[in-house]
Amino acid sequence: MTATTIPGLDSAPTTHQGLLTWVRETAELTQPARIEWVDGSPEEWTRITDLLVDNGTFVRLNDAKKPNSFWCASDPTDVARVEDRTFICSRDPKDAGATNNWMDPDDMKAIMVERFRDSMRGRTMYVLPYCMGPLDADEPMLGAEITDSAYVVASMHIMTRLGSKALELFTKDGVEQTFVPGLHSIGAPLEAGAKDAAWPCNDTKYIVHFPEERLIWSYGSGYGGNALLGKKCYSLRIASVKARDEGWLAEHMLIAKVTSPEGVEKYIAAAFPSACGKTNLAMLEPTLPGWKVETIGDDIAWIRIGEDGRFYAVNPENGFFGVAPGTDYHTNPNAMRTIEKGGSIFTNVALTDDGDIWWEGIGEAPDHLTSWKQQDWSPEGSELAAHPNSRYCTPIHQCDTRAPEWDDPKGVPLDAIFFGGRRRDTVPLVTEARDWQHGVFMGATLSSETTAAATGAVGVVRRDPMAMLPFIGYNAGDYFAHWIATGKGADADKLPKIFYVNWFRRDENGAFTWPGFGENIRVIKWALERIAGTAAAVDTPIGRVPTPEAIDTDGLDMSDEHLRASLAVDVEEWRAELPLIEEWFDKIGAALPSTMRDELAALRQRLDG
Ligand code: SAT
Ligand code: MN
Repeated sequence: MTATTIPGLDSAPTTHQGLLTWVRETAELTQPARIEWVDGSPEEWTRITDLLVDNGTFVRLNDAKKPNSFWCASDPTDVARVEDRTFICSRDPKDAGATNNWMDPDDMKAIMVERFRDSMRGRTMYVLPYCMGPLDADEPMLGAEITDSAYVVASMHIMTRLGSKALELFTKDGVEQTFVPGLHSIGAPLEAGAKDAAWPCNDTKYIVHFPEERLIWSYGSGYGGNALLGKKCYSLRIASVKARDEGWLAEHMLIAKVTSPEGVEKYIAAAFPSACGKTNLAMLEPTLPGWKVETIGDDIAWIRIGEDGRFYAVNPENGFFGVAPGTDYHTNPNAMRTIEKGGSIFTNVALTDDGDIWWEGIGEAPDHLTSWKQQDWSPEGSELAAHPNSRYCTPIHQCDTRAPEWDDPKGVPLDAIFFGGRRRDTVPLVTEARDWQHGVFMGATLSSETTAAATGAVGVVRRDPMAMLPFIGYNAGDYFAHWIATGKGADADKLPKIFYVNWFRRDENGAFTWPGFGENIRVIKWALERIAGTAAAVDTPIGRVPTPEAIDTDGLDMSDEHLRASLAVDVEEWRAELPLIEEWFDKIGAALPSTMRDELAALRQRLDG
């Protein structure tokens, strides 16, 4: 079939030649049965979710419990990001660096074109114009995704500013604007008369970025970070390259507004690896009276230096794609209230017999469930009912704790940046960096135990610089240099202060030493008091750590022993960390800025001193 005979090609609601040409060429390559231009309307949401119900991909949840919401079980092999199948195909392998998989772009394209050839046969090819970040930005960040997955269409309805309003921005004053094209196919052509799978996908997966062309090609997976191309692929991997070239930062960070009982408003951003509590912190319900936390974003921050020299952060996303297990009215009541308002998609959680959702950590299990593997499940069995990386996908605008400025194209001026990981030992509850460069060193050497958010072993300590290991779209050494340069280019007194946190330290019995969740406001309070110059700290070899008295423990039910253990800096544990950092720096190689080696040498000296 030539593209001109494919239904839907002629009904394009745009005159943007770049977009039209790309759509036509892609249709000729992938041979879909029809083309649909996605408009982002509520009617379209209804039509697409109805279709997903008819196809058996979605189960409509009980309207009285979760209105206009859906349960979805993926193929059991397609449940997380596939880091070993994710590539940065820069022209020069040096530009991908030691932390990314690389292949020559022409070689990769040759392989992938054969994968994409006829890959949409029998399916609808959806064209999704979208905008990451506010539509009224000076420079709206446009993208277009071509996909053969209706699940992706429904999810992008929630996660991005999708459809007609974005498409209008593709042409401005008669001039065609640039956009990031992302081609996605699940790689499962549907033969005539064949019955479709509920979650079609392909065993072979490629998540590929061509940074110079600002182009994304994704094949074989339908899962979130692999398939919703506006998210990690555009807003982190491609955006980080654009940010390097243009002098800003694209980061894996939540953004929140914190108001003290005195009414002082501060803005914070925090980078933690996937499934380490970004969403919980972004929606934190403070246990300290009078404090308020409001949500701006829970996963990604684009940080630009404003005219006044301060660092302004924007959340490019329109929804939350949060880890479900462990979320309940105790750990994250605001996430619970948000998903309950409806319009949500739940992937790989369990389904109750009365059409509601359930996961580990949400309360007592009913006697019978349908597990994420679509099997009968009862509490007596040993299998998890929900996959550890199961997700809720829900719109920000219905989150009660969203800050009024969540959609402000100017962004919010950051007062503090937190780096954090999941470590059972070594890393104290909170450490203040001595200065920007030391803070960059803390971020560059950040370590965390792996989680179920990516395929592979769970619980293994790895370096995850700025929580960006899987998302830096270029050489990690150049990325550190970019962070240092960004700080050098700014007024020192306008720089956000950098802190390193760890909510996950354990005692010798394996129990968490710090209660976490809503109590984390006590750590934020200390950090903000440090900025104000009113809180005490001790200078330690790794940075400034609160004295036990400096943490507000009013009303906190925890032992003095656990507080001290949370804050302890164990010189021996940190000495043991040095060769690991050394090894990590060796891996990064020649691109590592010498200042990072200087910081390591200074740390060694302080530990020995
Ligand atoms: O990459 S996802 O968007 O699927 C979620 C994550 O791992 O942070
Ligand atoms: Mn994330």
